[in-house]
Amino acid sequence: MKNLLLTTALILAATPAFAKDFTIKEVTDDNAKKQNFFLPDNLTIQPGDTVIFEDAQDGPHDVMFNVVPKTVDEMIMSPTMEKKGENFSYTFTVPGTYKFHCHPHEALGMTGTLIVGTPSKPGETKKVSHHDMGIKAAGDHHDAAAAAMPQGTGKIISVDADKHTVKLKHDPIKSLGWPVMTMTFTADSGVDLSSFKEGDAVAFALKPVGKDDYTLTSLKKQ
Ligand SMILES: [Cu+2]
Repeated sequence: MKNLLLTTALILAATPAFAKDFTIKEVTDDNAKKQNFFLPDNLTIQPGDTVIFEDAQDGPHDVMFNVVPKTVDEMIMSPTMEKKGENFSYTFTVPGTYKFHCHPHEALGMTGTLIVGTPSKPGETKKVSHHDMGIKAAGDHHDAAAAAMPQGTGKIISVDADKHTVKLKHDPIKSLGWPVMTMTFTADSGVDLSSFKEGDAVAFALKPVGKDDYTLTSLKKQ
């Protein structure tokens, strides 16, 4: 009996027994005329706690972490969340300062800060960006051309003929460091979208445009 109690006590001490869940909503407040913000946009949690990012309105939001503690070796990002109630949760174990934004609304100031445990000291964080990663990798290597024209596979979610865009759920794209994501791409004018529809399995190629965007340069059924 004593042993059992001791074991139980050790397990309790070793696991984050009091890990909590927090919710950050992605919203627009029409009354306050405040558009597209995180609520709250500043939060402190403890290591082992989970944050649920919830699209609390009908409208496309996502969450991407662009500053993380140096020892975090993972891209923390959600797929695009289109509908009210869709959410993305992540359990934070590495202490420090994290910064995030909603990609579609970053330019409008939809950003936030998360502190896990204690804030990072200067130099203890690093910048990450799912868009910059591929370009950086291309800069260092002789296979720059291959990395600059990333290829991927995935499934078509929808095609918008008027806007000439394709929404894809793509598989991980190694050369860009992208995990599985649902993204909308504008197709080059030479790409014929008329034969594609929802559910098609496709292979595609991308071309970097500017600093942080990609267009679709080829699309083929698999
Ligand atoms: Cu947003």
